[in-house]
Amino acid sequence: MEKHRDLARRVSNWGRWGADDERGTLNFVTPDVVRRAAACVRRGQVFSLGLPFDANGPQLGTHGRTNPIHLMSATDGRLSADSAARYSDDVIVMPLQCATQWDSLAHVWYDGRLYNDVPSSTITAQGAARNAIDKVGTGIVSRGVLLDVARARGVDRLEPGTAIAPADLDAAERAQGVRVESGDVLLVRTGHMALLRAGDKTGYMRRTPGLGVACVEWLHAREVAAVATDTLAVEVIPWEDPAVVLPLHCLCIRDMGLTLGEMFDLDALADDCARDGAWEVLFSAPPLKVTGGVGSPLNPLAVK
Ligand code: UVW
Repeated sequence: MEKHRDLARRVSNWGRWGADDERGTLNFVTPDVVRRAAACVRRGQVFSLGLPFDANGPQLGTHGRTNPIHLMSATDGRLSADSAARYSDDVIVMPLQCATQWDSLAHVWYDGRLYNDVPSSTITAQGAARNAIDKVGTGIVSRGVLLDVARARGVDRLEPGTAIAPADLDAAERAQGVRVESGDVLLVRTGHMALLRAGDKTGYMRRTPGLGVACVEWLHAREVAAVATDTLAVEVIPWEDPAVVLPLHCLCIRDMGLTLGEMFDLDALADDCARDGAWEVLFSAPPLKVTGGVGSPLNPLAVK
């Protein structure tokens, strides 16, 4: 991260909301922002932005990440021999990062410090004592603004390896007639989900379009509360500089305290927004309160 020291200093939010803060940019979501979000509901139509959690998920088994293992612990359960009532129960074993997810502020760091100068030794086999996903508490409810970068560039999907620049975000705003404001959750569509939908898991997981490092200052200046994309890492893969691994994760999560959302399915929502010209939604994506968890699986909802 040597290369990005100055940038890291410019976008740092350490101390901005107090020395004990564990919510980072989610602090931009004020009651006024939530009221502005609620005003986006006009038709009452709800879109799910989550992938299914099942054995056919996107994971290829690398980096300790597998698809969910779902087991039935009861299929014809009975609590008493003389009752006609029956029940079913189930168990799921899954990496919290295996499909649609939030990355908590304990997910990625460098130099031994997490967001807000927390020592990385606070992450142990028991989980993350600080900056864990359960610290999000009241969930993530805000105005969501979808920027369809693929559509703004006039393509179905961005090629893997395409780094999105701040100018792409500005161009999408202009094309869509919308502006990302303080406290918004930014949803960036690249169109890359088409590969997964077509069954090309390797194509989806190995190389992806995504935000370039230059977008970090844009996100900081706009006071974005959280950012999510339809790819597995939000940022472009391969990295723009092969010597700097996960640069956007490091700058966003560790320096800004910005929660990242990954593998959001934005296609149906984008088609609807293109039809009615309304690119802002009431967005709700509460993480599971996994104590000490460094991420959470999700079924994010967008309401128009
Ligand atoms: C890593 O690859 C470490 O994280 P993510 O799943 O957030 O891309």
